[in-house]
Amino acid sequence: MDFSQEVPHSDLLIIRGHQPFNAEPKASALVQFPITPEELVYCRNHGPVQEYDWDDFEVKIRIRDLKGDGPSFAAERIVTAKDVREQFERVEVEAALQCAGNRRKEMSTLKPVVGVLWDDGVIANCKWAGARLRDVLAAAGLPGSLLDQASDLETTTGPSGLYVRFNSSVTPTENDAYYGASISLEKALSNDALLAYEMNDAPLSPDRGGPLRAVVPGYLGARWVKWVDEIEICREESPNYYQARDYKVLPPEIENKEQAKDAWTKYPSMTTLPLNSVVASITRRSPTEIFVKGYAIGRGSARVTKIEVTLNEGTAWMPAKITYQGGKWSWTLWSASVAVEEGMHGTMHIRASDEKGNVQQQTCPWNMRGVAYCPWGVKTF
Ligand SMILES: Nc1nc2c(c(=O)[nH]1)N[C@H]1C(S)=C(S)[C@@H](COP(=O)(O)O)O[C@H]1N2
Ligand SMILES: [Mo]
Repeated sequence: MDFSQEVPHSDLLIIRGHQPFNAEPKASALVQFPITPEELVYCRNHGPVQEYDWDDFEVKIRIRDLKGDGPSFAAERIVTAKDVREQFERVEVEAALQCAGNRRKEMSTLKPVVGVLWDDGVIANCKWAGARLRDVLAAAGLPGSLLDQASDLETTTGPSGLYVRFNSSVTPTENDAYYGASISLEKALSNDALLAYEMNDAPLSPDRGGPLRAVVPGYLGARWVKWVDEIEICREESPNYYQARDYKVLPPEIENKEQAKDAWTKYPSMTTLPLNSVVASITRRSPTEIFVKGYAIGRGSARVTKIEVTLNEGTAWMPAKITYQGGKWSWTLWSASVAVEEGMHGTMHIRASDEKGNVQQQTCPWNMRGVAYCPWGVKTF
């Protein structure tokens, strides 16, 4: 990997790795803003971050020969970043981007895990804008019969059995010659999946994947491929390391990389992340009152409907106030004022519930890669 073209990064982040650059903000800073400002958006990279030409950057769109038991056709079209901005309708979506490794450091207290020891700041709720992937794929020749299959599904594979791969082959990565990911064709065709070129009403920065990035609301960050320069429709998932041999919840019996070797193909690639909540800050308003703030997030588009806090391990729960919820892909911000005995110190736990009746559980099983960790939120005061 060549880091000689690396761009400067925000200095408001806590650095977890220099090359590749990995950094996250404090959750207490994050929850000050419903829409996360660029400088507080975490950086998660498996390779170098470089600047590419804003107009001439090209994406090759390939529709593979899909014959077999499905339709038979093949097409290829090259579009530039400028084309994507000028030839397609611009659509906006507010969506939380979250790394599957959020809260990994906490999981590692159960047993060591393999991966960057992220705290609880690898999440950002931003406003993304770009062309609908669906429109770009249609222009590249995807037939109408397939365009009808759009769905916000949470399974790795949809009824069509087809996948959309996003590749960034502009630089090599730690574990592969390029970065790649894939999602079901159904999800790629859904209304809110974008080929984005803006974030928070500004051009997408190199750190965010500009000129072009996949935005896949509700799915783990690993599928939101930055600097996308190839989009392929295929019958198989992406063979890239980050799709095939990473970002999967392996069973707890698999304890190290050696044991994982033969297991990767047996488990599904992750799509949505679980219902989760985090206590971001606790401040004392008076000797007998503490003020608590945090965030929560539902699985996929499931809305968070309730946040509760407890000072005594769940024997009595008090409701917190939901202070912010954007669209269906947004995070939830909440706060609570809690009466305490004078000068008391202790541990606060929280749990979230969603509109489907799911309630966040007290514990969450360990897995080797430390992904999707979601026990009750916790903070001592
Ligand atoms: N090309 C490329 N895209 C990528 C990655 C990467 O390393 N290279 N990291 C992925 C992961 S694991 C996450 S969580 C998000 C992080 O996006 P951010 O750096 O904008 O926060 O980008 C994803 N897209
Ligand atoms: Mo990630």
